[in-house]
Amino acid sequence: MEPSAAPHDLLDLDDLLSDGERAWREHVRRFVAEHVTPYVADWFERAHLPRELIPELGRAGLLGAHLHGPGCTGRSAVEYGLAAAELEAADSGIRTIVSVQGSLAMTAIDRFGTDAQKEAWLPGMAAGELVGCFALTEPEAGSDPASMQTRAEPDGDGWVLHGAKRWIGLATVADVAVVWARTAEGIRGFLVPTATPGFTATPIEPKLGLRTSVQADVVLDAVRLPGDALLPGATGLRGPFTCLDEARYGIMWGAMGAARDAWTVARDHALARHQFGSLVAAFQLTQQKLVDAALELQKGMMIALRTGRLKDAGSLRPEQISVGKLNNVREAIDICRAARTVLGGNGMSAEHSPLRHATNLEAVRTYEGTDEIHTLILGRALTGIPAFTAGGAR
Ligand code: TGC
Ligand code: FAD
Repeated sequence: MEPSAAPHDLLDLDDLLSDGERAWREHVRRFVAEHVTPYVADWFERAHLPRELIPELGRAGLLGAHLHGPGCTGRSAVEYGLAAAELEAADSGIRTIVSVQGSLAMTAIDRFGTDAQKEAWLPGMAAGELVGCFALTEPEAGSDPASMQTRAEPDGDGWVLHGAKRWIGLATVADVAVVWARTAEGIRGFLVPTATPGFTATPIEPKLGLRTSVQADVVLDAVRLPGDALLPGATGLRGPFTCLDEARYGIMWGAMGAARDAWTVARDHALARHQFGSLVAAFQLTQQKLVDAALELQKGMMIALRTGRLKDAGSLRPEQISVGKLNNVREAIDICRAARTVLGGNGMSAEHSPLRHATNLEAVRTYEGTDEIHTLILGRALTGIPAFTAGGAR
């Protein structure tokens, strides 16, 4: 058998993909090469969210690609993962746009909404004509969303929301916010059109990473909603956590995309640059970096693919997602930093991607559950003992 065309693919992992999966990956790769890669360094430098890219992502079938609701294309989990890797090979901020829209906001509507809510929002969101955001985190409730303070109170036939959310991706450009709030029956989800009086979103800036996406502080000041704003299918934290599972799954692939790009840039540079009369790639210390990184890339892709196959088979458990989210983001950061060193001084120029990827990935390691939180989820799975509080009560 011919070796895989990708130099890092030592184990020919590409052979584990079907022809259809490889064709889909090519489609996404071409989309990224045409619509993202040429512009992304400039967007990052200017901290510019390319709003105009969102309908293009929709036309390419990349928004809510793995959902089956109205307007969605029902792609497999593996296809969704392959797309996340290609997008994040360009920039984590672009993959984040797709995650927030598709895996978080659209998943909440698809899983927990009424038919009328799905018809109202999903086709426009899949097309990128409407934008959604997902508001779970609060200023005082990050890793521990169970401590959220935002509340929804019955108000005649409807509801009134009070509270504040923080770090909400796309909130400044969104048409609808999926807001999680405390009610008498527990935590519930609400569809809040962002034009509703009392809803405000203020960008958090300047940011040191993820500069091609936007996050905001959101205030909900007596936001009045009709009764049909409630997502009826979710009560309790299981609702938002089910959406997080989707985004975390995409992240384990995406991080490997960023790492693959950084590795490729480093290898290409090492094979072109001479010092002390030799190619940089000829130094044993450089080869050590390239080999160590390639091994982790291969392991990370195997984790992502195995997880994707389990997800497509319908047997994936939440803690299995933590394996990939924790491992792949952590290793991707190390790979990107090592790649940066191979570039020497050039690695500090915005012209080259490895350090941009590394700073982006610092945000990625923090959102969707920090390294510490995923370690504790896995610790609980391995021992049966929750260790989320200092006293060990939960
Ligand atoms: P716990 O008692 O463990 O569970 C409460 C209920 O939820 C269920 N559950 C899950 N369901 C589905 N998927 C999961 N992963 C689930 N984890 C838990 C659980 O079965 C239970 O259900 P029920 O029916 O019995 O009530 O809840 P806890 O409060 O003790 O949770 C602990 C912990 C630390 C695991 C959880 O709080 C956690 O994951 N914290 C991290 C918060 C986080 O990840 N926030 C992300 C915000 S969104 C974001 O960052 C977007 S970034 C943009 C992008 O994605 O690109
Ligand atoms: P904290 O929870 O205050 O954590 C601080 C430190 O304490 C961390 O190191 C953490 O691991 C550690 N820690 C916390 N609890 C424990 C524990 N039990 N044991 C050991 N260590 C612990 N949220 C949304 O709802 N929607 C979004 O779209 C969104 N997008 C985001 C985009 C970006 C760029 C960022 C940075 C964040 C985003 N978030 C979003 C919020 C994100 O999910 C939170 O930042 C994250 O969950 C961590 O919460 P925190 O920042 O409050 O940190």
